[in-house]
Amino acid sequence: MSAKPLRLITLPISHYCEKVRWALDRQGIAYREEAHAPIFHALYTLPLTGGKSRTVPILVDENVTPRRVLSDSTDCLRYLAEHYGASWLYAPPEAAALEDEMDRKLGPSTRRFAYFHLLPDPRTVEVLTEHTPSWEAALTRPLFPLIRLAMRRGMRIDAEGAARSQKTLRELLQSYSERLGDGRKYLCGDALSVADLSLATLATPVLFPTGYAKITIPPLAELPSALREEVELQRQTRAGQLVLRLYAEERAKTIH
Ligand SMILES: N[C@@H](CCC(=O)N[C@@H](CS)C(=O)NCC(=O)O)C(=O)O
Repeated sequence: MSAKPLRLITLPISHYCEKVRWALDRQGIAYREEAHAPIFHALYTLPLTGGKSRTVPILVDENVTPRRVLSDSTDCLRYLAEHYGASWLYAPPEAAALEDEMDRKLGPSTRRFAYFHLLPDPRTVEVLTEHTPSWEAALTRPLFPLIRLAMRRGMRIDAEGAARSQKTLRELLQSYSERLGDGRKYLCGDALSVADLSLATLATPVLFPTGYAKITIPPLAELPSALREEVELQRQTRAGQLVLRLYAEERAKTIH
């Protein structure tokens, strides 16, 4: 359909980026990922959005005039549904409300909880810079103490925030598990929708499914114990089981 591949600006590990990447892959849409290291990403996101948005993902469609720049994962997916045939994303009526709740609450809480435990480990810098330009990775290593500080400030990552986020993510994952209690295959019934993509990607920091974001994820045994225990706990829940199954069965088919 399109002559030029779409551009996807990412922090490769970002779970909001993986949400858009998954939809693009599943729909078979040609795109080029432009992966950046934390902080350096803003050199690309701010100019593309005229200073309006610093966050990733950003999706750019240069097949229309003027080019379309979408700066929020939900806006990106709605665009793909409306212009690139991915209408399955929003087919179940309740899918959009679930996506909204997960974007606002699940994504920030799993991220804060996991980073609280991972940021003290200097090896985290390797995970954050995988697939990024070599000059960004080279600068990120010595700057990591400062970048980490900025991440902690920006996402309010501290012991109190991590404890609050753990409570929130547990409540949310329990509510999604209850939804799955009638044996349904997906969150909204028998077809995959944006609700499943949002759950699978935004819960990843407490599930560590194999195949996530084409990133070399540390083995479970090497995670700090509090994070490992949460992963082990959440993997047992119905919601956790759905995410592991989605990665093993659905996501694996779409990765090129
Ligand atoms: N609601 C946004 C959230 C995006 C978001 O929080 N992105 C994070 C990465 S997971 C980010 O760009 N952080 C860097 C920054 O804030 O500059 C979306 O759905 O796209």
